[in-house]
Amino acid sequence: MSRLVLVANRVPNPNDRGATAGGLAVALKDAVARRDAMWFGWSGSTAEATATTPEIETRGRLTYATLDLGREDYRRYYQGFANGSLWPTLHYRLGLSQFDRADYAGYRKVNAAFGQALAPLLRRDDLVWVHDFHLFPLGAELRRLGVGQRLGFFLHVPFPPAGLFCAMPRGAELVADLAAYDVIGVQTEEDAVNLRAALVAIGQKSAAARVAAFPVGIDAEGFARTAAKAASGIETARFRQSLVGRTLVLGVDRLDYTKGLPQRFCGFAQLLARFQQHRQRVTYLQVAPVSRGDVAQYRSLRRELDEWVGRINGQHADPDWMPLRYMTRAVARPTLAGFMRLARVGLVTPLRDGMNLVAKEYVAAQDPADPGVLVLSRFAGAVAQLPGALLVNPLDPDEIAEALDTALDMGREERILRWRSMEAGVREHSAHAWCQDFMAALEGDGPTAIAA
Ligand code: ADQ
Repeated sequence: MSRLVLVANRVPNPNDRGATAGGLAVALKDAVARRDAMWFGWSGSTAEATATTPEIETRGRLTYATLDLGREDYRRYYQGFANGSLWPTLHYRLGLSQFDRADYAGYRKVNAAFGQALAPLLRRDDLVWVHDFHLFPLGAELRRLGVGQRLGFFLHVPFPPAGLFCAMPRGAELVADLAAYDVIGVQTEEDAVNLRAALVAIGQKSAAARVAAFPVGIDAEGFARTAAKAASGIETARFRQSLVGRTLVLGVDRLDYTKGLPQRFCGFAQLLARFQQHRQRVTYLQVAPVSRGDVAQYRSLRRELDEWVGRINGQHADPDWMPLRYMTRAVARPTLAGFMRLARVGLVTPLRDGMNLVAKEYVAAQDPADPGVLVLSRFAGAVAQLPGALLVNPLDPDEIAEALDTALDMGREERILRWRSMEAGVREHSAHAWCQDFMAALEGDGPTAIAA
């Protein structure tokens, strides 16, 4: 069996075990357990200059090859272009995108450095699977160095309409780089349609044929077990006690402007103002650990949310009832799973999201005999696998309030019916299936890549 080489901006820490590891590492755990594999990418540390040879660490059949990034390269490539230009543009927020030629040069420089460091490590029959928007040009860099192995690319975030993406300076150049890959995976059919149109528009019709949707999933059975176990643990018990019989609405997101948090808070405020029967009866907990705190837009979002929390609680709280609880520190996954099982409503309203695994985790965490209701943004990729959710336009706080009201009043029979259809979707489109489908496409004998 050929070796699998996984490339991502951030390589998972070899010391992380299941419970603490993040989404990508968990999803790919299966794939790396069955064959020789190598992770390649940034070490997570910065140094004076970007390393030219990677640090290698081997654990059984799995090798970790990581590079430290130079401080200036990190600032230009990661904070500047990847997070400051690409992330907002890919989430349809061109107005938030800040372009700087020096950042773009840094992005290309780091991709070239990754290519230079990776190429000598590759074996003849390796399968190379590159992840996410930090590494659009890596395939083209590898081809330039004579790498002929099969190269796959998966984009975890959305791909917007071609006209929007190519309005970002150098957008068309990045689309052209994608033509170096043999398989170009995205989360949804809509992303696939958009990316194919972008490739066709720049004359890469044959590359457009190599674009396909592979919806990312979770290990539903594993998450359900974790949730059931955590629900009878001490932390969930303490939390339940503090609710004194009130119904729980739960939100879990990274603190990011794509997640629609101000609109969501506004929707909750509308619920309290318009549907007064829920006053005193509901508690909304939002867990939103700070991410990318060194980027200006994230700092101002944090201030805006602090204001919302003060305003909502100031206006609606009673001495014995605080309607909104808000925490910006991370919570361990098993604890979160227990909280998800306790919540009558999972509130997931991103303005745009590639997939959104929290929505799937919420479904997997439920008690089949008495499940909760998922209120979900129409603009999350996960919609396709979650037909039983109450869908909302996340930009419309009134619609969020109305969906919350419906969810809070929903009887058990309807909740069970809706949940069953969603659980089936989550189980069928598992992390395992995602990985297998992508690998099958990458191993397949589709058209070979166009050398750059
Ligand atoms: P993210 O934007 O990080 O991922 P998401 O898929 O919802 O979004 O979350 C990834 C993981 O982080 C989940 O397992 C979740 O439980 C965990 N997580 C989120 N908030 C947390 C919190 N407050 N505390 C602890 N853990 C938390 C990107 C894309 C998504 C896509 C994934 C995978 O933006 O659209 O679904 O990659 O492809």
